[in-house]
Amino acid sequence: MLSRIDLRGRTLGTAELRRTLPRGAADVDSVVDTVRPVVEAIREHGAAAALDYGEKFDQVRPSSVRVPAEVITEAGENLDPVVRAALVEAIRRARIVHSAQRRGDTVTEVATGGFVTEKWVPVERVGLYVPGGKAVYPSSVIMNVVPAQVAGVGSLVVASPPQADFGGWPHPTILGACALLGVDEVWAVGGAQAVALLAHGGEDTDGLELEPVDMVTGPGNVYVTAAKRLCRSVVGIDSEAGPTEIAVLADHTADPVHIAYDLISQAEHDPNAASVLVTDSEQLADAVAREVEARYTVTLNADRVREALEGPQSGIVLVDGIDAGLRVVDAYAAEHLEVQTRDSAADAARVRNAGAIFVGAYSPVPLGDYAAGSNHVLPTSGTARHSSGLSVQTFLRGIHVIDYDRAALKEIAPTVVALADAERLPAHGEAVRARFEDLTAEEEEQ
Ligand code: HSO
Ligand code: ZN
Repeated sequence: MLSRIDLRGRTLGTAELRRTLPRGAADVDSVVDTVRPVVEAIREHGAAAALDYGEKFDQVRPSSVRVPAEVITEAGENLDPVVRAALVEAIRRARIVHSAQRRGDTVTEVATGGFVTEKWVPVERVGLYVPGGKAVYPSSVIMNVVPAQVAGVGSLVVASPPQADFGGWPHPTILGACALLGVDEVWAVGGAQAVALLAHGGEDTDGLELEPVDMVTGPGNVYVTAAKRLCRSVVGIDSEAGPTEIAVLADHTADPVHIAYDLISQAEHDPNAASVLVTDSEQLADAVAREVEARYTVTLNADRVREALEGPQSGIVLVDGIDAGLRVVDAYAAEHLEVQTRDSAADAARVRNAGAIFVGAYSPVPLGDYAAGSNHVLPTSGTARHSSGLSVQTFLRGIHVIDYDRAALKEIAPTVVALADAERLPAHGEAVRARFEDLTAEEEEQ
């Protein structure tokens, strides 16, 4: 079922390599026009329009957009004890890793009396979108909320689709995770409507003010992604997340059963998910293909897995050696890259482009999905070439504070004036000169 691309004996340039490697097409462009009127309606009519769209698309209408505090508390209390313990441990580990990411301000004295400080200020209010439907991921609540909290975001709102099965509120495990994390503002709204409402705000049916946010993060389907794209003039967004991807770089020392399970694991997210094996061992390629075939049928989401693995976005790439394999995985820039080679740590250290790198036989992607402490919101569709996963940094703004005294400005004034004149913007230079007008010509020459 996994197609094969044989690159052995071929040296391809980056552009050709990218064209040759398996990759799905992102479909956001094709739904932007469908989503635009939804965003417009919510900008004009707020929550009322969001509820109407929710009813039309999902046949659910919650009694209010804002989920009552007692519903959230109750969901926290009613969590299955095993799930609760797992969430608590996942939160604990995520907090350890993300707390280590916090940056301090830097104060630089560029010249005597001339200071530039970079201070890191959290975004004030953030909206986290959490999908519902077939993808109920309390783990994604953790991955979004923890870095935002560690960054010091003062106000956090989670938006998640209302579910007919749960009294019109979001899924109870999502609410339970919010309770554990101390998030008390949750809106029962999903899809493109949710993003638009987070961006523009509005009034709940009870006349309660829904304050707009400054930034929207969190995964979602193409409609959610299209709404993020359309709202990015009014709010910050994290990234345009595409279907999930796993690439595995492996040699003959790797265990084909482990690799088969890892490829299947991410394929179960979505029929458009991508699972790619890059190897220099034909024997391993054959064994992995065999193990995948033998094992995927008994998994709960076998249909989704089959579609994902048979799709053009998945496959096995044969290369001449690990050096060639590294060139391939760098060109592919996977969201998740596993390295399972004779010297996994050394080979992993040479990787330039990946959202996250999983080293050796005992660091499978599902560990990172849930409980490694790392973040699972990662750049997809090759964007790992220029972007990072979600982190504390996502929720901070670096503000330069410029503080020069008189002598320091005087010293650099000729430089400013020269550049202002070169750009034919003399008023810029005059703004500096004006501060020294009282100087005698002699003083000015110094
Ligand atoms: N692999 C997904 C995250 C996830 N996995 C959530 C399980 N639940 C994207 O990194
Ligand atoms: Zn996953």
